[in-house]
Amino acid sequence: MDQTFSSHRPGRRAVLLGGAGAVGGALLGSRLMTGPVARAASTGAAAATTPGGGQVRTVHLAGTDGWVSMPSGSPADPPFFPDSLAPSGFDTYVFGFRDVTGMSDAQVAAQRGKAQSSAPMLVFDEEDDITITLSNLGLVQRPDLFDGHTLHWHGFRNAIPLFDGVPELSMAVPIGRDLSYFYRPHDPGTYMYHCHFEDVEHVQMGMTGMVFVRPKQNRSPVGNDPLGTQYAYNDGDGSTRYDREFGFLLTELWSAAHYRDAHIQVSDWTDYDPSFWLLNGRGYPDTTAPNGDPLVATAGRLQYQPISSLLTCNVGETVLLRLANLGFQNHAMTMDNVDLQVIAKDASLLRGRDGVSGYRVTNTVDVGPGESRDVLVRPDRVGEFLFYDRRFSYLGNGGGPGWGGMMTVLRVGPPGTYPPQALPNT
Ligand SMILES: [Cu+2]
Repeated sequence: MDQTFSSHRPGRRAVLLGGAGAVGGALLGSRLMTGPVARAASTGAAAATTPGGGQVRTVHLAGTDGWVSMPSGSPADPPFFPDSLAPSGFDTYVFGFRDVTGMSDAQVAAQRGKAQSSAPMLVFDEEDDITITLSNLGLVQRPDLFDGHTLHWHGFRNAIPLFDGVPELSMAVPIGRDLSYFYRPHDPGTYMYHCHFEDVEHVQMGMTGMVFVRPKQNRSPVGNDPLGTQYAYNDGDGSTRYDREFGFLLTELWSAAHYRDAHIQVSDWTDYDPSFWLLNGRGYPDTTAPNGDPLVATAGRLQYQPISSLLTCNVGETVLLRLANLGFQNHAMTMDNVDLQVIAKDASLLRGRDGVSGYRVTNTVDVGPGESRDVLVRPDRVGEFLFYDRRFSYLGNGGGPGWGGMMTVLRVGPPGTYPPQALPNT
């Protein structure tokens, strides 16, 4: 195993030789700060500057299988849910990615069977040089399957098909091998990524995550804005300025399909009939639980669903909601008593041809499968506001009673309640 995973990684070796202190320090710092969410946000951050003014970043992801947990009290749906093969504390079989950046070969190999759902949230800056190595660790529960995995940045312009992750047009990563993908993003915005191997199956099984590209306007703020001001896009006028950002990956989970993958059966995808509706891999009320860390066993039943969807801000602040849908259904997100200003669709700023803003204020944001939206909210009073899919049937867990599904809470405190945000979803 060790030899296998060291065989195709000149990039990582070069980085270790050239800047071991910087990379190690950044990794340690971000782990201490955040645990889980966007370890990649500062991974390799101290490396050299690229010609476009970005930075050289290296990320290492692993693809494998594992087990997650739907909200407590979800009714049984035998034999599909809970899965009889699930380890104690878990109930649902998944495929997924893990962030293994900076791990030794032995540590990477030890992540086999410990998939995370949803996938690590990746955060980069415009003009970064990004190398992401994907290792395929295989499937513990299905040794008979020899599926590859790939990395596909959905909606993202790529120089060549090789790094687009569509196996029919390029290549996939076989079990026991690595492939390094290279990206240099020129277009800021909210994107999503997923495995494209047997993609209906691997996407439904959980190989889905979010990737953001922050604009270069952050490096030269507009007007009198100080350095450190954050914008969603290169707007030229500061209209996409925000104080805090939160990513929401919208997906559904069909228990029967997950059961069949664990029990060596196949699904007819035209029967798609989801049981759970999820934000960042969790159903309400788990959505409001704090961030976890896949490496910390005391995180309990949400250990492998580490990304919190709890929204927090101080009154008077602007909050950026990055929404991406990698489910197979449409979702219409609404927030009680707070206006939603849609500023971008599918990583494109909503500007009219005359240069006048095409931003749209609404109370409902529709997000179709494979689509993304960027939304600004500016709550004007202290309180708690629900953020949820307005379709009633998507607000339950497995058909059980009470609220569940695709719902979370925005908590707005008086000025100074919450310290400045270090990373998304914190
Ligand atoms: Cu896959």
